Amino acid sequence: GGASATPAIRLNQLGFLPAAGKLAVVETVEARSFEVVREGDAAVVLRGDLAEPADWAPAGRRVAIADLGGLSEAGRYRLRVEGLPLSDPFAVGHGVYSDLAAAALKGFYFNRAGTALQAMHAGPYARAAGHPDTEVEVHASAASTTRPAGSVISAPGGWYDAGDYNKYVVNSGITMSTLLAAWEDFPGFFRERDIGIPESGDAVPDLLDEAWWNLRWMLAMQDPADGGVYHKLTNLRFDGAVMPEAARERRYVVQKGTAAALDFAAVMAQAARVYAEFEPRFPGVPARMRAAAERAWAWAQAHPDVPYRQPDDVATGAYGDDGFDDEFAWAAAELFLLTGEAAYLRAFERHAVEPDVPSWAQVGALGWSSLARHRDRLPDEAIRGRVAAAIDALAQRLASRSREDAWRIAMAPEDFVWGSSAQALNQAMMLVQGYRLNARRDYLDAAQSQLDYVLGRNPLGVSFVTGHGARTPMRIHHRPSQADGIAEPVPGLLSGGPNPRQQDRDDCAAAGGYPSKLPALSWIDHDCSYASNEIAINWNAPLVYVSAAIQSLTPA
Ligand code: 9MR
Repeated sequence: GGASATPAIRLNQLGFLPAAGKLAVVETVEARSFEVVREGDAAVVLRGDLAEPADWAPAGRRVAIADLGGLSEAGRYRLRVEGLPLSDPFAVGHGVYSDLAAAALKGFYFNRAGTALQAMHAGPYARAAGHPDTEVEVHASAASTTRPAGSVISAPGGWYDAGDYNKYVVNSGITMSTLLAAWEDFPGFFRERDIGIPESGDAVPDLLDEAWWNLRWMLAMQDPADGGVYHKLTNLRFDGAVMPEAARERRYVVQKGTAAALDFAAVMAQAARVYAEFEPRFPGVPARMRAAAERAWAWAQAHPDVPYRQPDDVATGAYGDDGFDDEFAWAAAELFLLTGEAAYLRAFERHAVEPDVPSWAQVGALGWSSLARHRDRLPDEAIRGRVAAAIDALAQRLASRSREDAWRIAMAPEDFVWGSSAQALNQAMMLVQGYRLNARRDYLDAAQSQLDYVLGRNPLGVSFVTGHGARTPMRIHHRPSQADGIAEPVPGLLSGGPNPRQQDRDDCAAAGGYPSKLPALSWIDHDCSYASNEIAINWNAPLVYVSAAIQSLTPA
């Protein structure tokens, strides 16, 4: 680990599966060709021409692509280009992303709230419990007749959202959907995988045990009196950079809202389906989830336009969103798949617009993807065709953008948002959805290329996953990593990545500020940088999905 001088040859630092597409990016204007040399005996095993150098707006530099696709024998190699230092070594092998997918899932365990992490699971990152959340105050914004302001509820467990210690329903929405989709799409990958959590070895896959940790918390965020769902469970202001047990501020549930209710309804409907297979270990839980989903949906029907408005005395993450058609469409799709009731499919058709790359605020694609996954449950060929065509149109758009891009990725300058690493992975996830429908190899290759970007084939030369790669983030904005006295950050966590809006620039002035304003270079490996170097559950989830997808789908 550790980010040192940026190499001139950029590669996926975890390497490649033998039959995968394999690209490297070379910062050069003179060289025309490349060689791949084997570690050990230094034999040249592949020669090729570099592609014509091209400009790339997000980083303002010319680069050339080296296509190493012909390299399919397992081994360790380096890339040689005249006039440049040899590349870092890279691997070609079976299973190169298995540990990554497991570690990305384990990242959720490391962010569990309200429990101690034991050394047998957490190793050096063992820590005491914090934030029990068994006595949480109802904030004035959430007051009701049965739960007036100042009354106390219990909503323990769940995951800390990110580098901060608060718990947000809306952001749990896309996160749970993505993790449960990883289970639904790649059960073979996750069924026997032991990631070393307290529940490992029981009759349930670790992915679903870990997901239940947050689902159980989410269930407690629903008001039993009316089915409405609180937007978040939070301090009034962010905790300092201390370990969880040292953060003792009062906790509140804050304002019910339409987005929280619908995200909750969608997640519980999907979870009710998924956990039905494991009913013996979760007695009564699927039925409880279904009832919770239906009540939240009913609440949203009665309150179709309640955006979250941050109260004056609350300063933590807002996750505010004013448009709810995508949330309605997503929840309707999941409720249709759970219940088979035609009214939900009509609601989907009323609210849905063509899918786009999902984010916490734009969740429409999650509903489209679920319908595509279970299209056998759709009533006729017309709607089956429409769902498949909508997903394919998005995958096609992303694949063609990637094909024409100097770095062979689908990231346009405007994709370098807060959490750009996850934007890249969510693009990959939609390419995978397309690939699952029609097995177009260019979709899989484009998804691989997105993963390559995240794992080091980028202008910063950094693998954005802590502990996974030769050059990785060391100073993520993550309170436990900052406060635990261990130099290496908690492993398996995805840094948000370059974000040219630099909303934290004042907080990072003392650390020397950002090195560049260019979209793909606007990143600092410093814990001052919550806008470029934080971690978050909704970012780690597509890392789980995409690493498991590439590992599972690439032909052997
Ligand atoms: O990921 C969120 C990003 O889209 C928003 O622009 C940003 C500012 O509102 O907030 C991000 O989410 C943060 C949340 O508000 C609080 N916990 C940490 C999240 C990741 O930085």
